Amino acid sequence: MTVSNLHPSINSNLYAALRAAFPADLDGVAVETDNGLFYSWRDLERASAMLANLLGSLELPTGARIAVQVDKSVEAMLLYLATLRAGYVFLPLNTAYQRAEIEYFIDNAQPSVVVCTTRNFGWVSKLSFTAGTGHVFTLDDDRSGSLLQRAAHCSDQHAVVHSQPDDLGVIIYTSGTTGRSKGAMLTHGNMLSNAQVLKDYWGWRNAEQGGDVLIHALPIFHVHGLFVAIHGALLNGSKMLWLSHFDPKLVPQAMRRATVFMGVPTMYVRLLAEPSLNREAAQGMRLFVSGSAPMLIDTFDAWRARTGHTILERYGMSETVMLTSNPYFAVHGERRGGTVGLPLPGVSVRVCDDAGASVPVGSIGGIEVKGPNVFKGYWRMPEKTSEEFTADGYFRTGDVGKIDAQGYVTIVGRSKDLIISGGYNVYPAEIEACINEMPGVAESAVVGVPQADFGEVGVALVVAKPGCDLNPLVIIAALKSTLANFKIPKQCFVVDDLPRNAMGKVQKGLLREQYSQTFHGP
Ligand code: MLC
Ligand code: AMP
Repeated sequence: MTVSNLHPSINSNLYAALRAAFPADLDGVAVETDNGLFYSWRDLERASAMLANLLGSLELPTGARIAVQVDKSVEAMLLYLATLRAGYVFLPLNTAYQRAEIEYFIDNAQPSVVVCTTRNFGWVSKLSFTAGTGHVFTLDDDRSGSLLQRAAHCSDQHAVVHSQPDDLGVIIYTSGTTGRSKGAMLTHGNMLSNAQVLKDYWGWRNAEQGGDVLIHALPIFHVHGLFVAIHGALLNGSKMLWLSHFDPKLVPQAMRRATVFMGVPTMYVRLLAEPSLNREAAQGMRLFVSGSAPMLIDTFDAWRARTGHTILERYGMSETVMLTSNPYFAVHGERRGGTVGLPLPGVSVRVCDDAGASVPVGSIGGIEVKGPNVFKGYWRMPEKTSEEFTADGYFRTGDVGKIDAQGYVTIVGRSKDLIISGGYNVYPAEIEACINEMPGVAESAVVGVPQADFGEVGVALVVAKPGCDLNPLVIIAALKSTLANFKIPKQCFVVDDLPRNAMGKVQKGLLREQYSQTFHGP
């Protein structure tokens, strides 16, 4: 859980390591956006310094949380870098989260600073000040808002705060199978060690080796877009082609000037439906990475047939950053579709049975992980944290899988009741709790079923109280007013009852089977 093998006099602040990797020519382009803006490496250094000085001027307590719910922009990334270099804790929030969800995060994390969009300022500031937050700023995706106005008056010189590997850098909230979301606490050491391992394992090329250019098309409030993509590019001094949203038409155009792309399987599915994706567009590309959700072997094969490239699938979590990856270099092995590859160097992965004993090669069990990548624990939830760790320090991922004789890991399911939809996690328990509170509802079950675009989507089965009439459309509309849009079940059925086992537990496996053809009808 901790990393403390470095000498304390070495600055383990993640920003210091990223900054050290900037190219010598600070006037070169670091980020080019889809609306025609260019940011040099000097711009990144100076703007993050100004924002760090602004944060520093607020006299925040040690370990202060900076909660951020804003649209994707380079300035939002700069705020992240500023928070790291100032030694505070970044807390990114999905832009889809609605008022009730944000209220919970702010109450739970007690951030000293909240940054939101101008359109949400009214309600966000009200609930933040009520929760004791001292400062609420706005930041919009057109470089406007009070945050940048205030930072404009700050110096562009800033000495990066000295951090230890075990110092907290980011909190990422992940939902739970029961109860409310938990804040996964990630340290500078977690993030830096993982970024360094991936730099070597994926063969990032610095300028002398011809350079890499990353197409950044992911959201920046989760591990994939914020850590794997941004840390990867910055730690290698590589330029990013920055897309404000994933657009399957823009990506093949960007490929002509890029070498690396990272996406969730839904993005690959949508790209395959785009006629301009072809061998010629992908000719100069070096690496396609997929993760955050299972990739169907059909997608993996179709990608190879269409572009000539073999997707590299890797496996990660908010709590552990990246744990396993298919190899990039042939000397480490081949890239195998349907597997998530080998444990990353320095990361120990094992598969155990319910009693906690390692299972034989090829047998199925719970995936557990230990290493410098594994988080410090859940924010202010010591009991939850210790429940999720074994006595010998392994984190129980909640994923079910197997490891073959060559060490390749395959995920076959999950012990946690979780739907992964387009790379976002949706916890049925949260949706069911909302539905169960609606008038006329006796009970409900939400299950994940296959769907071509998002891989898996939720279907809600709802039982009415005696004498009550329920309308599925009204249920969906009511959910939309309280929950983030990606959590909304794509179908709702009113049913007479839910199948239960002898213990009285709803048989979700049976429901998944019954409704498996909902989006794949003949
Ligand atoms: C959008 N919708 C979704 C959805 N995304 N529904 C289910 N699952 C999703 N992922 C909703 C929209 O709100 C809309 O509803 C309808 O579906 C159609 O939306 P869209 O316009 O087609 O979606 P789009 O905005 O294009 O987004 C699709 C997407 C996005 C794939 C680009 O979901 C995305 O960026 N996913 C990446 C998630 C990610 O970064 N995950 C990493 C987690 S880190 P309506 O009702 O409004 O019409 C992690 C660790 C690791 O897991 O290993 O990396
Ligand atoms: P999150 O909590 O959003 O970080 O999601 C982490 C979960 O995403 C993991 O526990 C896995 O269930 C899933 N996941 C990540 N990468 C993959 C992958 N390549 N294949 C299958 N599932 C994945």
